[in-house]
Amino acid sequence: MSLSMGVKPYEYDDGFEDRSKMKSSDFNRSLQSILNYPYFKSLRDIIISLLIFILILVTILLRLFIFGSSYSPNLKGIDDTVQFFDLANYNGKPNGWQYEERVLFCVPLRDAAAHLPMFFDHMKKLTYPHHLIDLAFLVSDSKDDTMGALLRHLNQVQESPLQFGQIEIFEKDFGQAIGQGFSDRHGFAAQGPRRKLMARARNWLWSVALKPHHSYVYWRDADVETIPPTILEDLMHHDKDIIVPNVWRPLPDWLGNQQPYDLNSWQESDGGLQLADTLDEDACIVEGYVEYQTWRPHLAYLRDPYGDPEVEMELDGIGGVSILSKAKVFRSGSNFPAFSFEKHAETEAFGKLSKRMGFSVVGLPHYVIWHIYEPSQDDLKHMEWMALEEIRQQEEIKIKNKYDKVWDKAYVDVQGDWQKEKAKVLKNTDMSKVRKIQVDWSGSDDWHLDKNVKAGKN
Ligand SMILES: Nc1nc2c(ncn2[C@@H]2O[C@H](COP(=O)(O)OP(=O)(O)O)[C@@H](O)[C@H]2O)c(=O)[nH]1
Ligand SMILES: [Mg+2]
Repeated sequence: MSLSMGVKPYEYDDGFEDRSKMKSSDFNRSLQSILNYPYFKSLRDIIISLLIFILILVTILLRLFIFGSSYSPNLKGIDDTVQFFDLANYNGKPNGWQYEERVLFCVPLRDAAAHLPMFFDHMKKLTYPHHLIDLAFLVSDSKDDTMGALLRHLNQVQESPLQFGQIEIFEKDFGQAIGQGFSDRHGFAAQGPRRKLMARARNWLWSVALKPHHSYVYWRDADVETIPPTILEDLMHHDKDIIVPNVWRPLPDWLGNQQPYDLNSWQESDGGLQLADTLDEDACIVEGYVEYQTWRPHLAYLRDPYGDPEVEMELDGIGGVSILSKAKVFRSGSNFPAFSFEKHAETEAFGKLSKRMGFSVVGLPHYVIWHIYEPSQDDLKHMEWMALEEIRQQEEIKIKNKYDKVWDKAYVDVQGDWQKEKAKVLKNTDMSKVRKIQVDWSGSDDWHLDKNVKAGKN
């Protein structure tokens, strides 16, 4: 059944009536001629044609704006050294692994030889296609054989089927004077200088390693103990400009089993802003120290072990243990401030700065990775005391066992004999049944006297 369609000419009531009538009749005629065209037999045909046209238009627009430009210059016959990159193609999609999106995997290293076996163990398990991951290491100020160990591990993995894309190793000392021991690193006074220096190290690394074909930059510390192999996809699919997981650390039982580790991921608070106003312009606020009370909500403390790992929390400052960032954040000019930016430096300032630039900065409170446990000086002292105490208790048990043996051998239990003896002794001392003694108690008490006096018998 075909629908009939009547087209009414426009009616104008102004002075242009004739012209408009002429126009509307022209329009009517042309519409009629279109409708008379054999293809447009019905309204349904017109609607279908329109839909097809819209679909083609949308596809073209999507191709242009979402999937990047289809333009590429003709470089045939031009020297191989000339490369062309359309940067619209490297924006970072939430399912980048399906679009061959490359990730620059940045790892700063200092005195990290002991952590590298664990680090490479995690690397081998990564589920993101390895050929799409380019590794960049910066080794600085190391007293151990970090470089040697790194080369050995890289040789091994690159000769295996698990090999990664491009690998770059950079070496640069920054003259870091603060030791790499837990208590050296975590002392309050060390924080400002240490963070500013780490910021420089991170900037040196990404600024030389980031290539036009990278869509993402992922930052990872070497000393992470437990992390899902799907970490890159897990963070990437949230489609945020910058995203971090929650970071905790395991503890020995005597210290309570587990603890939030990274307090650098937080939301700004009024208390934090007020504190910042009172500080010197070079000051660097650090979290987790009584000297700086900010009352900020920390990502770490908001963890619920049974919470949904997909839940997101907007952040201002972020920690650096594991950061996934779209490459465009760095390309747009964000970085790790190596000076006091809004009274912060390094990764916390990177979060603040990027947010100020309009990028999304997000943390996952219930998605947790675990940093290693490193004992502090106090922990070491306590552990030493515990070890000594254990030895002392074992010695005590040994001595007691010895004494118990000696006691058993050297002493005879005379308890039973004594009971018999005692019965005999007591038997002989109770003379009441043997000698009947009458005692005259009269006169021993004045009570009768008093009674006579009271009765007036003197
Ligand atoms: N290149 C470089 N890497 C460093 C430096 N200090 C620490 N690192 C590395 O940076 C990462 C984080 O450092 P770490 O001391 O564990 O930080 P923390 O866990 O926050 O105390 C680790 O992979 C370290 O090996 C440094 O001065 N230069
Ligand atoms: Mg660490």
